[in-house]
Amino acid sequence: MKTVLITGATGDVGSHLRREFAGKYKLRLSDRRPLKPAGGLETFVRADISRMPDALRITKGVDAIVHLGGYSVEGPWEPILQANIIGCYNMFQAARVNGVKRIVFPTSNHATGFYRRDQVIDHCVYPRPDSRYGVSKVFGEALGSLYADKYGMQFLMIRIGNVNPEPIDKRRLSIWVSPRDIAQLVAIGIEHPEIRFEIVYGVSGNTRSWYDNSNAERLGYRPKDNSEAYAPEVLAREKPGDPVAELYQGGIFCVAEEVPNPAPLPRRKAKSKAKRRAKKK
Ligand code: 15L
Repeated sequence: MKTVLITGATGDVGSHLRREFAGKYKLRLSDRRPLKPAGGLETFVRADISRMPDALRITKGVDAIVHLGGYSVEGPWEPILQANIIGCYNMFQAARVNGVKRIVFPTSNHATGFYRRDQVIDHCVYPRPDSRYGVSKVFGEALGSLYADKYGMQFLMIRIGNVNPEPIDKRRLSIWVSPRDIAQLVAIGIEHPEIRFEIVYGVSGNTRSWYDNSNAERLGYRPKDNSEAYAPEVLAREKPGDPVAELYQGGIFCVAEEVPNPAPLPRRKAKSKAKRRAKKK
């Protein structure tokens, strides 16, 4: 049985994957926030991946890494820099040092969010990030490409739409992915024997999809869900949104400077910032 490290394990996607992968892999869960592992095949290691020693410690001896840890929405540059640029570099470099070849990296629909909604895009399009967050995801894709070409590592880059038990609004009807479909894609990323560097879209088999996901299908992805089943209900409660956001696939990320963040700055950083400010006075 493979040992798989999941970073950012306390987040939404991490929680879905824990449930979907129970009994399938030995899970080494990690996050900077505490988490109670279920025991048995689950263990937990607390870590802050913006520190290299932590990244080195958690990546030792695993077969594959699902690197979910990071800042997951648009927000101020500093936490994005720490978590998604420095943290991502630390994880890929630590994997390299520890001889872990296989990484599944959940990038995001926001790496290509400035494509219009009337366009269908595939895995070969040039990135068009819609936010600083989107740029940080493009950084992860580029770093993975470098580590694949230069160091022979293997990456599945999943440009995730929105993982949720049900699609929550009109935009998400096009980018929704159910927990079992995202688990299927991540498992392909862990298992597929011929992955070197691949980009796929993390979406269910949605009728209203903006993506040509043939690269995922080529790798064996057969989505079980389609958001269309929820469309009447979702559209009935939809309210008109920002006209610019409505034009582009990334929606509100294309206009907002901040989107509410479920994962704020770690306490130690918030504290030390407050201390610095107090010293200056
Ligand atoms: C993302 O990349 C975010 O991580 C997630 O929280 C959602 O905002 C999602 O995109 C989305 O576009 O709905």
